[in-house]
This record gives sequence, C-alpha cells and structure tokens, in this order.
Amino acid sequence: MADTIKEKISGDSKDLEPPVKKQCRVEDSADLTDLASFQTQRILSCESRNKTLVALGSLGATDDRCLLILEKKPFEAETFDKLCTASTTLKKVFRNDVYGNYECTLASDVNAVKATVIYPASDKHIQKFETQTIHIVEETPALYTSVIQPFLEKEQLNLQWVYNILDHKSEVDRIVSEDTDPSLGFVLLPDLKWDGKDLKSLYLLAIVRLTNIKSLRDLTSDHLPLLKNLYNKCTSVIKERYDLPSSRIRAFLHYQPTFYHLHIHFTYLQYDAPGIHTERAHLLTSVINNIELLSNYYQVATLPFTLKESDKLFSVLKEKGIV
Ligand code: M7G
Repeated sequence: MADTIKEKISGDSKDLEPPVKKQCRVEDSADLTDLASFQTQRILSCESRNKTLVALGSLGATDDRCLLILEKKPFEAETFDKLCTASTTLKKVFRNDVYGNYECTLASDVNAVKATVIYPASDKHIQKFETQTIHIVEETPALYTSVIQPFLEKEQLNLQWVYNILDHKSEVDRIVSEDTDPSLGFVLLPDLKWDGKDLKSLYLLAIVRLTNIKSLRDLTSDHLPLLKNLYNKCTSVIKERYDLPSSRIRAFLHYQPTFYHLHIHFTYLQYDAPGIHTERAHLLTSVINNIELLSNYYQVATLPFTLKESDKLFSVLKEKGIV
C-alpha cells in the first residue's frame, strides 16, 4: 500500500500506467499505514451518538471483504493545552451578541481517530456491525437446548484471537495482569474497543484460561472459585494501576456474547460503554450471587437476549413461531 504511493510519487514510467492495487493478505492488513487500498462497497452504520462509522469494503485487488470501523476519540482535559495553538483554526459560522459559533479544525497530531480493521471479515462480522431492527428473545432452558445451542455450535465465530492472547502469540505487550492457574486463571488486557489511554473510556477484558465454558449459560457453583478469583484480582489490579476502586468499575458478562469463550468486561462505571444495556449485560457480582443462591441458576433461568432480523437464527426462530 505504502509502496503503491511511493511508486506514484517517484514519477517513473509507472505513473503513466493505471494504478495497480496491491494484493493484500491478512498479515498485510496488520501493517496498514494508510487507507489508499480500501475500496468502499457500502456504509454499514453511521452513528452520531457514539461518533462511529463502519464501512464495508475490500483491500487492494482481493475479493476478501474488509470492515473498517472509525471512531472519533474523546477529548482529554490533560492535553487540552495542545489544542490551543495557531494550528487550531476557527471558521466563523455566525456571531450573535455574546454567542459565537465556529467550525474548528484541529492539527493532525491532536485529531487522531481510532480505526479498527477486521480482515478478512465474515458474514457474522458484517451482520454484527450493520444497523438493524432488533428483537428480544426470551430464551427458556428448553429453547436453549433444543434450538439455540445446536445453532450456535454450527455458527459461532472463530476464537483464534482468544487463543492467541492466552498463548502469548498476540497482544502480549498489552497484558495488564494474568493468572496462570489452569482452572482459576485468566488474562486481563485492554479490550479492542479501548485505546488503553483515556481512563474515562476504560474498557478491559478478562479472558478465562478454561476453554470449556461457552457463556453465562454454562456457569454453575463449580465456577465460583474462578469467578471470585477473577473479580478480586482484576479489581485489585485496576485499583493499583488506574487508581479506580471496584465501586467505580462495572464488571459484567454479555448474554448472548459474540464469542463463546468465557470472558468478563470491565469498564469505567461513568462510561456509557457499548453493550451495557439491561437486555445484554449481567453484572458479575449478581452472577456470583445468583449461583450462590442456586447452583444451577443459569441452567434453569429464562435468559433474554437480543437478535437482529438479519441473523440466521432469527429466521430459524421465526419459522418456529418463536419471534
Ligand atoms: P462479547 O461479549 O463476546 O461480544 O465480547 P461484543 O463484541 O458484542 O461485546 C467480546 C469482547 O472482545 C468485545 O468487547 C470485543 O471488543 C473484544 N475483542 C474482540 N476481538 C476480536 C478482540 C481482540 O482481538 N483483542 C482484544 N483485546 N479484544 C477483542
């Protein structure tokens, strides 16, 4: 990609030829330095509330689909002084009495946008990011075992990124804490959604070492030592490292999750992080309490979850008259 640009600048005979898009492989996408090779097919969502745009496209000449997620970063009070320079320009929109309204352009070094690239992207990835009509499904234990579980086993997303983290093959330098015990252990690291810097949007992920717990549905009193160990150690590391006590942290699980390997989300309580709504988030402390009251609580409870109309599971449930 960068090579393609260099070739254009060098002014050799290649300038006369139509630009050739370079073939991209998965490894190349990890080292993207610009977006010249991104060819947009469709905008999947554009949200003003969380200032995010998700585009579907391809990279270079490949047919593989690529998701590009761009998100405007929050301001940081600590670095505000850097914004007040001549490089920050103001263009007047209007003035009225004491009120001035301007379009402000920031210098590029303080105007970075968080970009996430998923490449190659599967149908499931695309569906996850596309704005869609959603429904709540009340999942009884019987519905789970007869329809949902068999469906999920066939359709679930690849967990290679999870194993790469647990095996120290990826994101090693991002690990905040880990416990190597095979049954109580976990890895705590910044979530893909967090840049690791701005505490007001703190978002960490604890991935358990055990590979046989798919989701909340599988948890029983056998897992209490794991859940308590994880909660106590993660909250104490967060206190030490980020000076945030457990009372200022939201520790929760998603049901249904996107990835079926047990993991716990830790976010700053005052951050309206994505996925914290009542129809999806279950506080870890409540989960522990429910299991303490009834060991098989999550096997006998009806658990609601949300489903997009475009999801294959929606069609399956519709055929059966469940939604
Ligand atoms: P989830 O509850 O399964 O679904 O959470 P969600 O994605 O709808 O929330 C999985 C969590 O893992 C999410 O918070 C993702 O942002 C995060 N995540 C996903 N991937 C592919 C990665 C990754 O490669 N690295 C890290 N650090 N986090 C990831």
